Amino acid sequence: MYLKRLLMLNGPNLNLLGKRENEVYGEFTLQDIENEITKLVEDYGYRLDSKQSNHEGELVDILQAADGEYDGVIFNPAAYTHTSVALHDVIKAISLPVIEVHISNIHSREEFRHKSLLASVCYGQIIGFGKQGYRLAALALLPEQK
Ligand code: CA2
Repeated sequence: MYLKRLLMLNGPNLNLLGKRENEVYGEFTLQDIENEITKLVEDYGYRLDSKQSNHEGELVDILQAADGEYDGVIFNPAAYTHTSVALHDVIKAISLPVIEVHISNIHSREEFRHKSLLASVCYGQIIGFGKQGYRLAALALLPEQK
């Protein structure tokens, strides 16, 4: 049987989660999030692939390649949220629902974080709920019934 697949994609520096700046981002690691979301999606008969990159072009390549291979993307673009026209363009070009996730509330932080260049081309945006945001994004992409 064809297994439905979700991609969890994380941008620059999110590989440092749980190792530094715990007061801003929490104690959990990226691996903890991956483990939680894998369990959640498996309960629905889905599979999760997880990727992280510190490089804008590599994130573009991953999103291009994801088109047709996945049923949705949970994406924390990190700092590129606020700067990347290339990520805006690729999210617009592919036909996958992409949910933008931020661990912190970007609106309660520095002004340069208030603007997302990606929100207008994403299926939805979830911000400020810590690692729960990844779970909420997965639930938004999964069917209502298990
Ligand atoms: O709140 C979020 O999820 C952000 O996407 C995190 C980005 C930030 O640039 C965005 O404005 C909001 C930063 C990710 C850096 O993560 C670190 C984790 C631990 C230690 C240092 C950085």
